[in-house]
Amino acid sequence: MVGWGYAKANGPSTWPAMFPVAGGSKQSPIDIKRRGCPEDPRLNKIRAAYADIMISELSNSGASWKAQIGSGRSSLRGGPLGDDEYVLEQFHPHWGKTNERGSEHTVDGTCYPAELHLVHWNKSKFSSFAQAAASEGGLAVLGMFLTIGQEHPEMSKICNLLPFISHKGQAITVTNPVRPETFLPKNGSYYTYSGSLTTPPCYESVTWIVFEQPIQVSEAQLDAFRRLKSYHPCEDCPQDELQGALVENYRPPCPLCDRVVRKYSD
Ligand code: GRE
Ligand code: ZN
Repeated sequence: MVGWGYAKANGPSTWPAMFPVAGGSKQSPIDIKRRGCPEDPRLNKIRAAYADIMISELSNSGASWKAQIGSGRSSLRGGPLGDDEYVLEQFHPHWGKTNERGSEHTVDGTCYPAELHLVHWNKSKFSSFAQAAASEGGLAVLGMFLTIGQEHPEMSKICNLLPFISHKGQAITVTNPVRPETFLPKNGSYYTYSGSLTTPPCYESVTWIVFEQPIQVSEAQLDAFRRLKSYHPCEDCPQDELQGALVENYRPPCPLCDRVVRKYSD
């Protein structure tokens, strides 16, 4: 077997064999059960500030597209993050083949067509993203559900570049301004819990902040995601059920175990 992925042969149920922590008790995503989320009066609004953010590279990992942040200033504070400051490292989405599914987190069993992850690391406690990603309290990820509706102008800037990274391993160096704040929903209500990266190595280092209100993208924008390929340009198209399409790149919900999901209402 070549590596992890989302097909039957190398999908999420096979990950723990290669990455034991993927079978652990603080894994992500989860199904958020609204009835089981106490409002915590100690939680407050998430404060995200981004200025002059430039994407340095847009790449196709075979498992998603990823926008790597190259320059600018970012600060994520507040909410469940205590006194620490986190900075934006990269953002990427997960999506389905059709609109019936695609998000990683679900709410009372309901899936959204896609989910966007803004990945931040704890600059107060760590000196690099790699170090933070492998450490408890190292990462904070803002998760946004995507629904089909209005075209998202900021997302269009990304979608227009995806044809240049159609296949796994392809990357373009860009100096593209991006305004990550445009990906945050107007309403600041969120769910928060301690979890993990949703892809191998599945480190249990993530404070998840999943917004309740979805943001809109157009069907054409999601279709641009769905045209990406999960295999290298020189490889033959895989003959599995996904046929080389980079779709269904979401991990199904993991057991909550003894964790509590807290809610902040804006
Ligand atoms: C992912 O690969 O999907 C991922 C990261 C980092 C944090 C969260 C996450 O790479 O889902
Ligand atoms: Zn992700």
